[in-house]
Amino acid sequence: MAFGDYQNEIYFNGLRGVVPTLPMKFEELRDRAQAAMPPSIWSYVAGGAGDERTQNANVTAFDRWGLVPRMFVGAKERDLSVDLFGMTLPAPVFMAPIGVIGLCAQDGHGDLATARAAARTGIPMVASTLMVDPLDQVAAEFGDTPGFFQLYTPTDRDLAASLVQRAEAAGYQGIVVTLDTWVTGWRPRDLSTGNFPQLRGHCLANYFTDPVFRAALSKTPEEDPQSAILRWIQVFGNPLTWDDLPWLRSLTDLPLIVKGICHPDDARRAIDGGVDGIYCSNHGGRQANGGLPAIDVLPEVVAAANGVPVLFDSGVRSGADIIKALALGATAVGIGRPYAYGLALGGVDGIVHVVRSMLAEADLIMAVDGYPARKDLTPEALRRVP
Ligand code: FMN
Repeated sequence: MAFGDYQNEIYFNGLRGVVPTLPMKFEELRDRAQAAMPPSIWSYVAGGAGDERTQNANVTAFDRWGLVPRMFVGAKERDLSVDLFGMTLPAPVFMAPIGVIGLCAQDGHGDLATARAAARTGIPMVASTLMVDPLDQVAAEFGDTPGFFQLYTPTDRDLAASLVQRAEAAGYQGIVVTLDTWVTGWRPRDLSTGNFPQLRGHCLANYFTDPVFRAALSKTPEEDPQSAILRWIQVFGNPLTWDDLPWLRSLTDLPLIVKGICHPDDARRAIDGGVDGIYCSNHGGRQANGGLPAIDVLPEVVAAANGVPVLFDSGVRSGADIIKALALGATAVGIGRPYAYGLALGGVDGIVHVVRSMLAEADLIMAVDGYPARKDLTPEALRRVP
């Protein structure tokens, strides 16, 4: 697939006097999304932990790497495709799980919109446990694109098993278990408005439709939403330890990927415990401030993973960032906040535009700089910027 062709489409439209209505620059995307979103949702999505230094460092850390151009390569055709867990994806890119993505859409159904964007682009969605619409309805919109289900492991093991079984039945192709969010990080922006969407009953559809969750309630969530929310608070966060890994592994035969891994020892131990993929991420700096930029820990995690696929996110804002993460060893790179902003601005079209723009830039960098395939993107292709 020639992702760079998106620019021809745009320039040819320009010849007819048609210019893009959606932003071409990240800053404009962010600012227009802010204007399009209710302030409470905007702070929840754009904000992070503490004074947001880690969140910002995730982004600026990419500036410290530069790709070295190579000439006489004739990189006329580029191959970004990747084999991941037995699937072939058109590009090593996916949409990272965003609970409340549902609320980012103007119609309040952003999970469905993201799934539709996945169908249109071939770029998989990792769907959060925290959805506005139930996971099976979301999966029904994936088309031919595989999807992944991200599990926030509840304290009730039967509920965890039920969520995973429902994801399997709905056709998800892998389970991503997020490890860094059994408790919410200190987020001053949300604290200053006293706003935490789930406590208001938002994005809990997967719980409220779950037979195990419902069986523990004396009244249904429809009859008594407040009690259902209280039950959710009780079961949401499970501070997992290594002792829980065999049980997690036993939940599914699907590929199991653990998200939030930033230390090589954790990567090694998770792989020894039978996981199929490591997901290196610091949750976009939303969970703990005072940390390292995620891209800085990626090379060590990749080395420890020793050939096991490493997914990566946190701070990716452009096609250039995707290329750098791939060169530092990521098997696939997650887009986070940018697609939420695209959704807020332009619905499914907005997400498709953001994803296509980032892929086009990545593809054109590979063309210009003479790195025609993913295998050409190695750490040797990069230099540290002094
Ligand atoms: N990660 C999860 O594993 N599950 C979630 O439900 C989830 N919700 C998120 C909600 C918001 C508003 C944002 C911005 C991120 C969320 N994340 C969640 C983290 C993302 O998957 C990803 O790690 C992060 O967005 C990457 O940082 P970036 O967006 O700054 O690039």
